[in-house]
Amino acid sequence: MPKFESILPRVIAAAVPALLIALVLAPLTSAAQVVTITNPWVRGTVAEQKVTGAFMTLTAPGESRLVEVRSPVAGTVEIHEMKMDGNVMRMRPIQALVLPPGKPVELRPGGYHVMLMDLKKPLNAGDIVPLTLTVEGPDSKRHTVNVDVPVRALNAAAGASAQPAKEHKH
Ligand SMILES: [Cu+2]
Repeated sequence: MPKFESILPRVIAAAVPALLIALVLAPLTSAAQVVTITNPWVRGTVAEQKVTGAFMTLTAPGESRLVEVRSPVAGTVEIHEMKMDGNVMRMRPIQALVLPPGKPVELRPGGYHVMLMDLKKPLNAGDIVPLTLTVEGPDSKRHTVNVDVPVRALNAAAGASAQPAKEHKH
């Protein structure tokens, strides 16, 4: 059955992303369509390090804004952008991150990111960091989405493979 064998890997390759999306969306109620979070991760820290970044891709079906992020592991959480200041690239906090309808917005090292500050303990690879995202939807209502984010090693590559997110809504 050479025909069957040749098509099977492609069927699996097509099914796996769909399965991951299903895992992300499964626990959500209908109101949770406000944002989809894919490939979330937090960069691990060393002892005494008080600051790190959280990264993910956010996709909102309707024009939305990420307005707040909170986490029990950090005293302060900010949404940061990278901006050129003369010849130097610097990060600075922004009030809100605009999520254009249907367009994935990538939070990544060197770009937009969630800054976890005043960390209460070191974050090691394999730890789970709960984040609560507040997103203002097209209806201007605020929705919170909780996501459990895995910690990757301090030297983890920015483009490491996707992991399913565990989300639930309040
Ligand atoms: Cu930052």
